[in-house]
Amino acid sequence: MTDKKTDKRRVALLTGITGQDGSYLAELLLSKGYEVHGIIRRSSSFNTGRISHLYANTKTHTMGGMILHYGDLTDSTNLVRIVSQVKPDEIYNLGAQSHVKVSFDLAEYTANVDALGTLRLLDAIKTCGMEHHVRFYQASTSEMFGKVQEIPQTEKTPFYPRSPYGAAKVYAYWIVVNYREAYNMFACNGILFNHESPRRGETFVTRKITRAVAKIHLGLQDELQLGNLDSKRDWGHARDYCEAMWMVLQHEKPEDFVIGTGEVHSVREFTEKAFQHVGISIVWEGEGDTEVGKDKNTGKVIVRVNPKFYRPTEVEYLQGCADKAHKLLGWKPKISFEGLVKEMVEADLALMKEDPSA
Ligand code: NDP
Ligand code: GDR
Repeated sequence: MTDKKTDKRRVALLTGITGQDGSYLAELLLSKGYEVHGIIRRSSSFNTGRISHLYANTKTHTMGGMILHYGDLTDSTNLVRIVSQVKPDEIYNLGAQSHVKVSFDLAEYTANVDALGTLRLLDAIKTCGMEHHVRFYQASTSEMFGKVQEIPQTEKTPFYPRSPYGAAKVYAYWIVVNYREAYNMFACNGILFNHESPRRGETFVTRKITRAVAKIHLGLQDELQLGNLDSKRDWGHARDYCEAMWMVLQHEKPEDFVIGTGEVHSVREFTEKAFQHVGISIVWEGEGDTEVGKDKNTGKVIVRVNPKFYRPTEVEYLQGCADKAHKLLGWKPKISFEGLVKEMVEADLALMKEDPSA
């Protein structure tokens, strides 16, 4: 993709490129002809598994259209250096400590990365004098709605975060709005509801379920332990949602958008659907902490509630209203809930067959 005015190849900079969304977004931007730069953290083992297929030479990790830089959202100097070197047209701030349950244990760190990290990146743009050139996307979240004040949730619904993660993301949301208003920056929030894929982190509930379904089906695991079975989410596919991120930055004006499917399912339903794909019907018995799910055919317990996975404060119900994105961006999700569950179960079956210890 080239700039209409200068005819130069467009340059995008992504934080969180090694995460689920970063990998889909990098693919999308490369397919559109962007030069894609990503910030990766130093790690003692490879953390580039989700993007290794995007190297020019996957065997030697040789970079091509995708260029990686070591960095961290907690390090301002480094962010200034990268922004000044890369001179991006678009920045997508996807980097975060993104696990809600973990944010209760790592509350200060989560605030440092998710809240102050966003401020650091916005300030780096200003320090480099690029505030009137760069378009900035912030990965905001439905977790900001938390204890929901209305159903469904729109761009106008008041926030009521229920975790250190949600509270940190509320700060990030408002600092983006403030920089847009104070410095006339093209800075936008995409308020995305849960989105999943075969690349979803292994400890988020959908992936935890599809991995366990594959392992139980193949005889590699006996049971799946879950927390709150009755929390409800508006689950979409990460590929669809990354397209929305790009669309937000191509819009004529910097605005905030809710992105969701409008369809709601419980953790219990997700579990039932996933097991159905391997021919297992679940019957539930008991209540609360002692509830179990049994294989209807064999009577064996294959799902068990474990209070260890409860959160100190829970978000019970989320349902996004993406009317504004439908109308102004022409965005619509393409992958259904059924399609998402099927794709995730099939991918995990293939993975576990190839590598049972995965
Ligand atoms: P992931 O957890 O899969 O990826 C998070 C990314 O952030 C990883 O690349 C991670 O690097 C990086 N990261 C973590 N800490 C830092 C740090 N200190 N400095 C720089 N980078 C860091 O998240 P998703 O891809 O699912 O989500 C992307 C973004 O969207 C996140 O901000 C998340 O909060 C937000 N979001 C996600 C939704 C979802 O349903 N997936 C919904 C709404 C918002 P590493 O690989 O090294 O760990
Ligand atoms: P969430 O996703 O907290 O919505 O945040 P997660 O998949 O972790 O939880 C969804 C719901 O499932 C319930 N649950 C469990 N969750 C996990 N992780 N493990 C379990 O065993 C389990 N059992 C039940 C949870 O209590 C919760 O109600 C995700 C992240 O990607 C955020 O970064 C993002 O902002 C939001 O989605 C939108």
